[in-house]
Amino acid sequence: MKLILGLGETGLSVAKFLTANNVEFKIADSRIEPPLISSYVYNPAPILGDWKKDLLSGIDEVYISPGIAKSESIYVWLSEQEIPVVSDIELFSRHVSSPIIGITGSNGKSTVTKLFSEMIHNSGYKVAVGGNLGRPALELISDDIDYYVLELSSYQLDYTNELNLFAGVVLNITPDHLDRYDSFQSYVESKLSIYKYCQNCVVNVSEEYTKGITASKYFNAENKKQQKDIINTVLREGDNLLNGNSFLIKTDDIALIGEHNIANIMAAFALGDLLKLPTGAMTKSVKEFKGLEHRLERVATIKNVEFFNDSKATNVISAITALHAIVNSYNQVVLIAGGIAKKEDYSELYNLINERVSYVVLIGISADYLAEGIETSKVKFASSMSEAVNIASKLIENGAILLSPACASFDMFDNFEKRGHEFKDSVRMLSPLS
Ligand code: UMA
Ligand code: ADP
Repeated sequence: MKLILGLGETGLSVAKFLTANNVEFKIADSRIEPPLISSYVYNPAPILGDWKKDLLSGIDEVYISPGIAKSESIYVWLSEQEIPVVSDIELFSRHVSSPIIGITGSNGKSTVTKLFSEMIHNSGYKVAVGGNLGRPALELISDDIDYYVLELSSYQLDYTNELNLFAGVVLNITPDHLDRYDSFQSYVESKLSIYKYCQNCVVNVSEEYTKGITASKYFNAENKKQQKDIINTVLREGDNLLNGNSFLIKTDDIALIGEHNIANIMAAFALGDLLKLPTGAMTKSVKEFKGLEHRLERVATIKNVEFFNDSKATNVISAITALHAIVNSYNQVVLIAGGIAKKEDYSELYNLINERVSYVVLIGISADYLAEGIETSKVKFASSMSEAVNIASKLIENGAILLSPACASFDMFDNFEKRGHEFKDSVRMLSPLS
């Protein structure tokens, strides 16, 4: 008998898949009312509430949801009883024959996943995209798919023992999710585990933690001169991006802003090269790619002020990255930040704000805490997103207003998407004449 643990999007997709394949299972969730319970239309009825050991009797394999941490009692019992535990990604990989490409990293996963799949689509192939982004992997399975592109989280990799990837990349590694790992090193190992499953590794040579790994294709957003294996590298020479010695695109023709996005684009080119996608289709995709919602998304220009929504920046590194991109393009910048601060080192963000940002409007429960590191004359407080946007819009006449919270959203919003939508609605409510 199989056991599905978790009744979120993952658990639901596994239940649907096993039902369609006539495999018997039990399903359990530690919550009394998991949010997707009303979408569960399968047999048997789920077992809800605190984990109980007897759940495991007669079970020979477990499909575990990524949100369940290894520290939870159920996982400890599973390990003691040596019952095999598998991710939905591994189950997916067992059942598809078309090439799978896996994309992981601390930041930029969704951007690269989406851009790379556009490249495949524009090359005339049928591509299915999902995993940690959008639809769970098992929902993607279809006979007519040429390529599967999966965004993979460290949580999904942690429960994966076997996976057949045609290619895979770790975009970058910076501290994140440290509440789930006993050390940063464990988190790094989780990310790097993707390379065990790859026929072709794509490696970021500028990333400290992936430097020594041998790749089929490298990318280097920093400096061509530091690059040894130029032919096998997507690299940068001044304003040009190159694949080895072949010209790809001018950075001026790229719609996305920020140096981080140059690295993201290079990663997509490197993957595309392994699939032998035509250069023309890849560059067309890059030129047309406007990025994803809530990631340094251009919202509006009102008078001489541009508004950007970077609500996805839920950690300090992603906010610093977005802020760098904006302060390099605009003289006057107002940052809207705050929410629930994670246990991170904010000092680099404070330095950047104190040196380059005109004002900061702070929201959420960590507002006072964040204010402690910022020059008092720059700080304003707001109690809602619309108030924050209103205050920010009156502070500068030229430049950019950026929402990049560096914090989780759950104190004021259901999720980062809702926070971004409220920002955009508030910007739309600003009268162009006010
Ligand atoms: N939970 C319980 N009891 C359970 C099962 C889950 O309390 O029995 C809690 C978890 O602790 C978690 C929440 O429920 O807080 C959701 O967990 P889940 O595993 O049921 O999540 P799913 O709905 O299956 O969504 C998961 C991914 N979520 C996580 O990894 C937390 C989704 O990524 C992913 O899109 C989806 O599978 C489809 O593959 C979201 C995410 O936040 C976007 N990912 C993290 C990130 O990007 O930083 C890793
Ligand atoms: P992920 O799916 O890994 O969370 P996204 O593509 O959704 O990544 O981007 C999330 C945030 O991370 C964005 O708001 C952006 O500011 C930042 N970001 C994107 N790409 C990079 C990168 N290569 N390096 C650092 N930060 C990045």
